[in-house]
Amino acid sequence: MKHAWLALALAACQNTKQESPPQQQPPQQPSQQENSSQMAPQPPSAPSPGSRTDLTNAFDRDGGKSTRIAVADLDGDGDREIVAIDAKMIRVLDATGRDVTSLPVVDGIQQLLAADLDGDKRAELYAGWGQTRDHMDSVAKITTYRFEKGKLVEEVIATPATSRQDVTSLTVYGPSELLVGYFDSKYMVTSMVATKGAKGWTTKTIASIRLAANYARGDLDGDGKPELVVGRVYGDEMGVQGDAFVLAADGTRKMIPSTRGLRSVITLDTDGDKRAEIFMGDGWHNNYAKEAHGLLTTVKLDGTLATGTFTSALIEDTGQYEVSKILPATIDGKLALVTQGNSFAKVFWRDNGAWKSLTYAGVTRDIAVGDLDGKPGDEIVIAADKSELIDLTGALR
Ligand SMILES: [Ca+2]
Ligand SMILES: [Ca+2]
Ligand SMILES: [Ca+2]
Ligand SMILES: [Ca+2]
Repeated sequence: MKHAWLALALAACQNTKQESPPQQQPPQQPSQQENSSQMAPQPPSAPSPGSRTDLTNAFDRDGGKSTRIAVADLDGDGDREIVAIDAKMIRVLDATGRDVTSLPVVDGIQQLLAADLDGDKRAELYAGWGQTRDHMDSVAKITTYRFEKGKLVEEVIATPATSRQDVTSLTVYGPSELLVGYFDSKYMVTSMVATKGAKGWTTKTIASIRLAANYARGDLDGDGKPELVVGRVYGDEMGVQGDAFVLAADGTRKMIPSTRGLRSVITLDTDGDKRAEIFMGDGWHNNYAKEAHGLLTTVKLDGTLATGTFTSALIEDTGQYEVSKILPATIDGKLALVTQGNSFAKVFWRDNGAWKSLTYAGVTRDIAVGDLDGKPGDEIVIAADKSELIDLTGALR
């Protein structure tokens, strides 16, 4: 129910009056209007493929529930840790869910990214804080945590001045560079690059674009320089559906074909041609309970950025209203896309050129991937009513 509340609150916050979703709880299961309108709604099934380890007691403590999680090697010993953040604590756990260290939380956690931006072979945590139900007085803030002598050490990267306390995204931009998306006013999202230098962090604004919440960075045309992909739920004007585009340094946009708005986007070279494809969770609609489709779509650029064209292919209509997160992983020796949606979570992989999918969980608060057992391949961690470590080895058939 927390996820439903978050989705509703997010949609409500991001909407104008004209774009407002119905003021009701969104459905917890995929809409069934297409072929079974007479069927009573079914509760989401709770599929549980693979071998699973319960992490609920590790993630949910003292009445709190972890809403953001990550998997990364924070101390550089080659074994990954699990990070879980709730309204009161950041917890670092080992791969089996045992406590390593923790740090009290004073703000509302919105975004969490684990990445080694400083190149010391140890991942840092990057966190975007702002107003949440548990922290209504929080202001927008970006912090980083490094793991030092068994403890987390915090450093503030930026506290952007804004009237809306809402960090929308954290993305690796380049070596020592973090891309931050945050609302600078009710509808406008600033994209800002934070750079770690010898004297600490400096920031530089790229753009302020209406509702541009989602970003991805990848070399789409194979010229060795990464492009910046922007995806958003709504367009430049009130009542205009969302879109996706490549944002050039001079602010010009090359539109990327999509079905209306995006709730998530990543870039990843899955065919080995040194050019990244775009994977997007598109199909958003302002009347999301009735009209939105949680699509997973792939787009490839043929030719150069200046003159080339995008080719788009639908991977799947997942039968829910959004695909809210997409993570690359290697599972069973296959390159896979691990996704989160509002009703269920699916993993996608290619089999002889065709995409296949498997539902691995129902409603989740967050998902993360990484190798946690030391055996080849990534495992999936979910924060949910039943939080789990999921090993899908042998399940992608
Ligand atoms: Ca470690
Ligand atoms: Ca590092
Ligand atoms: Ca490029
Ligand atoms: Ca593994």
